Amino acid sequence: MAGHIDAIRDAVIGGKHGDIKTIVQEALNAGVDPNAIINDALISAMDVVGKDFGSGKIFVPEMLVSAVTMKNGLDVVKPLLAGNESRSRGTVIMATVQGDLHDIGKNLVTMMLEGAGFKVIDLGVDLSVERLLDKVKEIKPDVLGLSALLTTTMPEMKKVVEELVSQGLRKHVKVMVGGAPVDRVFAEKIGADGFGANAAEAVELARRFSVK
Ligand code: B12
Repeated sequence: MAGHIDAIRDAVIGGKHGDIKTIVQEALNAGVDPNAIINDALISAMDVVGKDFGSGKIFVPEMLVSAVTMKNGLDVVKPLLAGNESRSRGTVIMATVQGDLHDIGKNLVTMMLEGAGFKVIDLGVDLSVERLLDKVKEIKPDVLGLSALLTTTMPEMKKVVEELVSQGLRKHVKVMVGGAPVDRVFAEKIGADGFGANAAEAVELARRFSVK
């Protein structure tokens, strides 16, 4: 079992996007639990990749190849989760706020949430407060996840929370925020429900927030 988990982790960290499907399939054939593949191999490998990126050991291209590799691996495991886990999890809207085009981190968070069985509606980048509010009304998600990578766009997150309050929607949706310049103190200050430093923390928050 450990051998298969290590092989998947190494493949994601090494960006072996062409081989990963076979490696994951071999693990499944050997009876490795799909949840272990997601949590102990795919997500755990991306934690390593995230740390290596943060410390300057690897750069954006390597990180993207690892993310694609993880997604390819996830595609093999996901159908096996449909019908059990994915039905019991909640709905999450993910978006990068207005004025901000950075989406690598948001996409990673989206992939991890999907891997953990959430239904994720990814609205993309540069989302105005108005559009976000419209989508919250339409989709009625359990969680709204906002990403910002620029200090100049962080105030948009505050505006979203304020608008949720003024339109009487605040108690119906949990708000989680993230992105490199965002931290716990900021999240508390703007009245968000939680801050996640990475995709694994985003999954933890979404799990906590969508317990019904
Ligand atoms: C890649 C990149 C770009 C790419 C973006 C490509 C893309 N499709 O995303 C391009 C080249 C387009 C770009 C453009 C710009 N960029 Co830029 N960019 C970066 C860079 C190098 C990496 C960002 C990244 O992808 N990180 C990796 C991901 C995985 O990390 P992450 O986003 O933080 O996400 C993780 C966590 O934060 C968390 N997370 C993220 N979102 C969420 C959401 C929730 C809900 C939760 C819980 C968690 C969570 O989980 C993620 C996974 O672990 C950073 C520098 C850096 N080292 O951060 C600069 C950086 C963010 N950019 C910067 C700047 C200034 C710009 C530009 C203004 C440059 C210019 N003059 O044109 C433009 C702005 C464009 C715009 N309007 O948005 C500055 C911002 C400075 C500041 N104080 O605001 C930085 C810090 C570079 C620097 N040191 O100056 N950029």
